Amino acid sequence: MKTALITGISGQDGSYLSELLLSKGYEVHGIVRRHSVAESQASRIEHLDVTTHYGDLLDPGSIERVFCDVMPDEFYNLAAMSHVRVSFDVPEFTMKTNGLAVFHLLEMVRNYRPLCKFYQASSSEMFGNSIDVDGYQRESTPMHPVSPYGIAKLHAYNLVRHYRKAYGLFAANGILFNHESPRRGSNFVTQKIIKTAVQIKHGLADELVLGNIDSQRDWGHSKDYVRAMHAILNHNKSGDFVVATGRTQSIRDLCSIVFGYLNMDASEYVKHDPKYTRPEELDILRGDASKAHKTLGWEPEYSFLEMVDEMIKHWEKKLK
Ligand code: G4F
Repeated sequence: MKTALITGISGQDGSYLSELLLSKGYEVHGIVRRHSVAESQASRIEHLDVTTHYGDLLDPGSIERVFCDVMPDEFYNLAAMSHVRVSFDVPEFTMKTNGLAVFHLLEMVRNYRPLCKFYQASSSEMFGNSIDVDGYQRESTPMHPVSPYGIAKLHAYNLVRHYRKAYGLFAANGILFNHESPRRGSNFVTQKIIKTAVQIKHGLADELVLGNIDSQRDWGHSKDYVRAMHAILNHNKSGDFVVATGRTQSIRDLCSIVFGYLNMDASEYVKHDPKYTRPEELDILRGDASKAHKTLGWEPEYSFLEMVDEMIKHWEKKLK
């Protein structure tokens, strides 16, 4: 039986990854942070047979203790300050959590269990507004991040590549484009739009207030993307892989689709507030996942509309 350790186990990806690993017979351990609202902390993983441990990426000793107790075969670092706009408000915290902490994790693997495979949740936010002439971002596309979040993630990405080359660790980066699901936090734009549209439909809200609706994103389903994480760590060679659908929609398109699905007209309800815009915006993401298709045999199963349908049904059920 293989043992996996996951930081960020209580998040969207951590919960789906745990389900996947349990279905494959893994023993799954996860690190959770102390949270003042205890009730909502483990809601995504309450149904799972996983062992959780308290720890914090900014307290390297706490992570080291758990790591040395568990001695995992696979270590997935999914914990992060994950909200790009908020990273402009707390840039130093973001740099420490998303960047510097990864250095401690890699040192720990190197010192205590160099055969443990290490997965780093890297992000398409690292590309910033850099895009190849054919309109896609891929592993070879230069990275010029436009947010503290993206800069911190790029720092961690480079650390992973350095530890792979310098010390021969099996350390891999999954460069994941946006991925959503009914478990997505409702301050991310897909869930915010869908939740609010369903609330409006049922008379529970009057309007949907957004920032920049002209930016475009390549949205996949988290369940598909955690399969890619596992495939990346179970390939015979460690590397860096773009995980994306290759299809792009604007936030404006998403609003039309969601409100149209609910027989409403988005233009009647969508309002603008600059507080949701960012000092610097990433305009368009469209990923080329050819390397993951060819090398790992990974393919997404959900279409964009299937994902939106699942998320709308989730909120319809919840609000009823
Ligand atoms: O849903 P978002 O907040 O996701 P964003 O910033 O693209 O980041 C997500 O994807 C990254 C991968 O590329 C991850 F690394 C990261 O952790 C996170 O999961 O915003 C999407 C777009 C942005 O252009 C934003 O400006 O939606 C725009 N937007 C417009 N109004 C809004 C809003 N975003 C949010 N969160 N809230 C708004 O009201």
